Amino acid sequence: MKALVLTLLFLLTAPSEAKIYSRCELASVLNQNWEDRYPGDLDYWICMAYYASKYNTQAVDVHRSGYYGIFQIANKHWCTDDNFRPTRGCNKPCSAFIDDDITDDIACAKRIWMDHLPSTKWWPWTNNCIGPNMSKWSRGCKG
Ligand SMILES: [Ca+2]
Repeated sequence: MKALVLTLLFLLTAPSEAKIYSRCELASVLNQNWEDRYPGDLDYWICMAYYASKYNTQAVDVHRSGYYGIFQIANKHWCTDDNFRPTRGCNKPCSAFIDDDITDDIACAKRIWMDHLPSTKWWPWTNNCIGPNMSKWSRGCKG
């Protein structure tokens, strides 16, 4: 119920329509903003964003209460909202992760990723993004 209320509140106060990235559009933005990634990371993040939000920059609470944006960044540890004010994390309001500029989302995702290596279990949907066929996520995309 809480998640529903939050979602409805968000929908009523949303300043603009959600931007839904295409797979290759996201690949391009990730490519430009994640220069120090490892080979294969691009596929991983395209996959993660798909399962997190279906590439919707304004997705809120797709999985459970307190997840924001294209990567579904969690309020509990990483951003500030009415429920959480983490002392560490990405030093951003969670609202920063539901706008159409995903460069700060990518920066925060990098931070989360580095903090949680070598654990790949941090995002609940991570298990969808492992295995031998990951290269399909960036297949056909330029750059
Ligand atoms: Ca953002």
